[in-house]
Amino acid sequence: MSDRSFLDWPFFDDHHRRLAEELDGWCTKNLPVDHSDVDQACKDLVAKLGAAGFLTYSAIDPDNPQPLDVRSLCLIRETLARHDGLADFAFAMQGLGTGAISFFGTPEQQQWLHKTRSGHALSAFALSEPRSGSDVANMDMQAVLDGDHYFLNGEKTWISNGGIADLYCVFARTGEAPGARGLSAFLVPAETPGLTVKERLEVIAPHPLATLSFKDVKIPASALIGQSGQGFKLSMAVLDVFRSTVGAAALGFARRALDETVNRVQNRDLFGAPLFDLQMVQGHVAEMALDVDAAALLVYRAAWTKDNGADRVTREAAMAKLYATDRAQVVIDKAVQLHGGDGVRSGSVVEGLYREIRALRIYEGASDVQKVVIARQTLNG
Ligand code: COS
Repeated sequence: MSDRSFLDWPFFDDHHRRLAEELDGWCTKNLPVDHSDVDQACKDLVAKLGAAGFLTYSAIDPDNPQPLDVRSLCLIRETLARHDGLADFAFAMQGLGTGAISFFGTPEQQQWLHKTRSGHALSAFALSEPRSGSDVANMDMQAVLDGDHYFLNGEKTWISNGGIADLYCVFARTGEAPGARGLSAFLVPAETPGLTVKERLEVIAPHPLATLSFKDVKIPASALIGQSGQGFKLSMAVLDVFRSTVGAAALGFARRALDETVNRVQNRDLFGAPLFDLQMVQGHVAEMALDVDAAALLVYRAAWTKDNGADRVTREAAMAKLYATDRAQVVIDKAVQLHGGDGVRSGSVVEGLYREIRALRIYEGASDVQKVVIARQTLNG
């Protein structure tokens, strides 16, 4: 059983504690799912999470708009990740893909949220491009306004839910100014003519991922999310919220690795006694527990700060994501080591965690980008 004492920290209210317990019970009954067909698994997971009501936390309610509760988002991602990485992924994409609509969408655009919050539609966030991953301001994709329509041309890559999403939040250059000041965001339904999957991308922890091609994709001017030319800031504001939740997912993976390790070192004998009797093993367990708690403090500090009305949590979110993902990698590596051969056996829990964690240090802002963000925030206040 995972350590639950963090739920007593002052970052949380009683409804957070109830949510964590309720979801944990749901996960025990429903997860992990079969990952052999990841597309179908993700669709099923979204439908199930929607039916159970957990997706209502992923986006605002258009009928009663309240700010997203970032602590709930983090608790949900941490809990799902502890049980099944694909379930965490399915939940996370419903939030990231609709974040711009939740925060900046028109009432008409927000009607989509009824479908994504109930699990009847999947969403995706289309920011990265072949030539501009970390350097968002340098993107090539063009959106040209012609009368009352925009025409989108270009490519997006590394798009999670690419090919199975029902709607995409797409960023493109509208050219009001060079660089970061000339981008805009658009809501593009998946069936729009000219939008196709160019390539599926296979990765070490399989999930739906694709390169998308946009050829003269015609969308109404009303598909613009927020203001024209404000797309860069809009994307950063969305990432400010969701980067903390990536840290939370990493925390869930790390907590699971620690749980598996505690079980292993108590029940596996070596040199005539449980592994745990070796002081070197105790040292590893202590470092793992310390990393888990330190990551949790940074993640829930960032979430609490946002929930308590901070306009920007750029620094807190970058610290949470950087620390939680980098240290989870170390925690999981120790878990693999302490499991010996079983740690690298295909299909073992820690082997799966070892593959799952790696991408979290890359997506939604690589670790090095987070360091740039933290350094700038530290220098400029
Ligand atoms: N919230 C609101 N505004 C922000 C912001 C934030 N978090 N971060 C930056 N801005 C604003 C800046 O204040 C600046 O505004 P002004 O032009 O009015 O001065 C503008 O946006 C440009 O910011 P900056 O100069 O910092 O932009 P850079 O091109 O130097 O880019 C990094 C900064 C590298 C941090 C950014 O491109 C980034 O986060 N890259 C990683 C992208 C990523 O996460 N990709 C994964 C995609 S999802 S899987």
